[in-house]
Amino acid sequence: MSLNAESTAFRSALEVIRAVEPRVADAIGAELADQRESLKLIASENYASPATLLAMGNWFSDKYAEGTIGRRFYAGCQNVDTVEALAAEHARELFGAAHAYVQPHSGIDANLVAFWAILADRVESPALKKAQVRQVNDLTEADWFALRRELGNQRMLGMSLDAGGHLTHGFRPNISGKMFDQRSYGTDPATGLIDYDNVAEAAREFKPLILVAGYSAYPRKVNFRIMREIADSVGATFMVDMAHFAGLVAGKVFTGDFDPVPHAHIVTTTTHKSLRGPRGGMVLCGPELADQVDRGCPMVLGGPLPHVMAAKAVALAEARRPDFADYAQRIVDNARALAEGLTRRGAKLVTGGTDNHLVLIDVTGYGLTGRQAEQALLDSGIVTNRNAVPQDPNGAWYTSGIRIGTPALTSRGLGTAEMDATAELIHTVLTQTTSGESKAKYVLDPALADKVSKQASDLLTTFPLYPAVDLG
Ligand code: DSN
Repeated sequence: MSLNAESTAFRSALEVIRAVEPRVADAIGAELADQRESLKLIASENYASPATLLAMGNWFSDKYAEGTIGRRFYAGCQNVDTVEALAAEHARELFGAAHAYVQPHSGIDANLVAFWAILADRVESPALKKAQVRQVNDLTEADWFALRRELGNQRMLGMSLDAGGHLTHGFRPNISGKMFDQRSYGTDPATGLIDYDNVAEAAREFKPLILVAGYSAYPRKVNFRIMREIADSVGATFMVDMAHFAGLVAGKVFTGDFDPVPHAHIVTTTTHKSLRGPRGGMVLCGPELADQVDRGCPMVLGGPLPHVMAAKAVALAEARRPDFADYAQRIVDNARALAEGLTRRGAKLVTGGTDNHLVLIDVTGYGLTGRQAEQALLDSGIVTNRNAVPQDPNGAWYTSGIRIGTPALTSRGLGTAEMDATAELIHTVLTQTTSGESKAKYVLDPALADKVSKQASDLLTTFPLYPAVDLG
């Protein structure tokens, strides 16, 4: 029997790798087996297509291409130019953006490129004129000192971590927390929702240089039109980090006030979450910031990864197909079904539900910490991650929440009926787990964990992962 193209490609690749270091080939095979077996509910993970995966494994990895298309610091970049231009074109078309920069290696990198572009743009306009220099690169240390003072210590207003914001939005464990004087806006304690009046008040008081919207654990839509009005009212640059929900924007589930691209000055994203591309980042902006953004490498980033840009071009081309909109809608339908299934069984959800791809369970109602719940679910074949909830009594390490998301299971084809079955499995584990002698310890009958693992695995048998890939 002849093998299909995907099986042939992956088998051949593993054979070539095995000849050099068999343990790596084994680990790659084991990773596929593990992913096939587990009920993956990590809200930030997904499964890229075989075409996207294969686009990364080639000699583009061997090429240096610092600079941008047509303006490289190395010779011989014509083919890199081709894939970078294709990825950027697909990104512009998909999101309706004037400019796309597809080099960032990750979301953190994309955010750093954006921060730099915003700062440099501010510096180069009135302040640079004052310093009588042409370019930000020409500034002396003394100029920088003066400019930092002038910019009011580079203030950033972003969503607080426990309300679902991201580390790179000015928090201490990330360099953005050192670069910026940060203040946070939280959510309404009664509803768990963003209180736009409260954001506006914080902006008026703090006068940030950058107002950031975007989250990694907020289960609701954000009104970007209102956020832009707030930014404009205080002269701030409005930046949106859409890493988590880029697939919902691409699939036109988030439109109008909820599509960040027409409202933000600059938008950053990763490409591997709901967008279902390769692991990497991207920046979208208007013409005003385009030149500064394009200086990302070497100003902020190490050499671009042309093999990943090739994969971004493939994945973005896939996201432009009509069936991606259907996929994006199913992600949200599944999240809603999961939320409803959990609520019906008595779970307490942050904000009471979801209108995006993720659900945040407050596990204090089960007498557990997030850490205990995460591990008990993992023992039962359900992969999630612990996450802080607003005003979390257990802090950011142990937490009181479990974040679950539907992009990956939706890619496998699971639908709303399977989400209800998943809710039942999660509910069973959380009600049967008891707290142990520390915030990390818990008690769960191993027989029950095995039973749930088997049920989770049975749920997946009708929805094989990478069905066309047979490693033999
Ligand atoms: N690590 C990603 C997440 O899980 O949300 C964000 O950086």
